[in-house]
Amino acid sequence: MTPAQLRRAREALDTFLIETPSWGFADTGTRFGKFFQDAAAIDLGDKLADAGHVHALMGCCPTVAVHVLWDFVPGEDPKSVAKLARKHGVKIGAINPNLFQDQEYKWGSFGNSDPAVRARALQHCFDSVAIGRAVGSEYVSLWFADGTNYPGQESIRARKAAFEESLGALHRKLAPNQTMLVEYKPFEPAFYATDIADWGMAYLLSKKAGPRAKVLVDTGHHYAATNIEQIVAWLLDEDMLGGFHFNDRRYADDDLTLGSIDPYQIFRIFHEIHLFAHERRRRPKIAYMIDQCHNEKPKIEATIQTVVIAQELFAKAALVDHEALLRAQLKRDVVTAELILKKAFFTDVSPALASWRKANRLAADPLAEHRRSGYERTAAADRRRRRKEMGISRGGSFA
Ligand code: PSV
Ligand code: MN
Repeated sequence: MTPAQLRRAREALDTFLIETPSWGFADTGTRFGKFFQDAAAIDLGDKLADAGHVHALMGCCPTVAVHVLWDFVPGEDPKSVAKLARKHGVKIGAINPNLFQDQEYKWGSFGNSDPAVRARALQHCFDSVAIGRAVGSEYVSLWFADGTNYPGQESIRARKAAFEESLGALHRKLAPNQTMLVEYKPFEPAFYATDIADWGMAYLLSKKAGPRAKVLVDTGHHYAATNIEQIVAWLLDEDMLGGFHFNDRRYADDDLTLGSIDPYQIFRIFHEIHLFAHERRRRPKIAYMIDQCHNEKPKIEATIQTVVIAQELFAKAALVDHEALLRAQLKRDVVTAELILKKAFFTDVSPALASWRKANRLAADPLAEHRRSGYERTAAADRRRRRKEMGISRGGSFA
């Protein structure tokens, strides 16, 4: 790397924060079953401890996304949760209401044709907004499992109208510093007509809800050939990109490690963000978050691996020569334009990462440092013992 490239990459890294998900540290599975890990977090305290450990190693993961139903005990003072997070050196990030797990939501939540269920879902979101206020979180992050499975099952437009109404009501409850993120997903669990199936729907609903509603792009939630960076560029241009859920995928929602399948795609997404910042002379406010549940990899290792690859790709994308790119575009020199991106992508940014870590008093190799620390072994022993004491049995199938 040249000194100028090193500086650019270092500056980009200074701006890059990425949120870890509480659910990424706990036992998770597929639709077909769960495979347990001894070191998996049992409760929110464990999740925050794991997130704190990751942040101590990485220096760029100061917040933890929480899922209300999975992480909050009913009646618990959210302030005590914020305190617990502080104890572990992190803060509570995006608040994720759970609008998909209860029996009431069999036919949907905001899109349900039953006004009583819609009211219940909305109340849960109001409670989530209140939790966000209490813990000082800026984001309420919404994903809906709503949709229908068969043609003719329900009125598609009635469901759209129901969403418009509830999202508008929720927006009115937001505090001035709160943003609501609207996530989309092409299918699952609804396989015929998902209510918010793509970015256009999420955009339209957010726009109608109000100025503090933005679109959340989960990189896994697209069909295989979708050009995600084009979606990102459009949303940026419309000031409607609120955040990301990072993962990689083979089909549409695989929750694989970011960049494990297609690192160049993530690079191209970051390139659009850097290019926007360069042209507009301002960094867009984007909540970068991880949404991965690892069943095969140890969870903390997979999280560290994800953050490292995100930093690498973000730094690489910062090296694109924007002026040279513009010149090539004006000359219609397609080959040079493409090569400018490739050149940045193939630049080894490890010197920049090493220097950034050193300046931030972090270990040179976070994964090696984590393995050396014995954190995983200690956590596994402690959590095995506590599970035994609590009588938590993890045998059998589909627990
Ligand atoms: C749904 O597939 C999703 O991407 C939403 O963001 C949920 O909150 C999350 O996964 C749960 O893992
Ligand atoms: Mn997601």
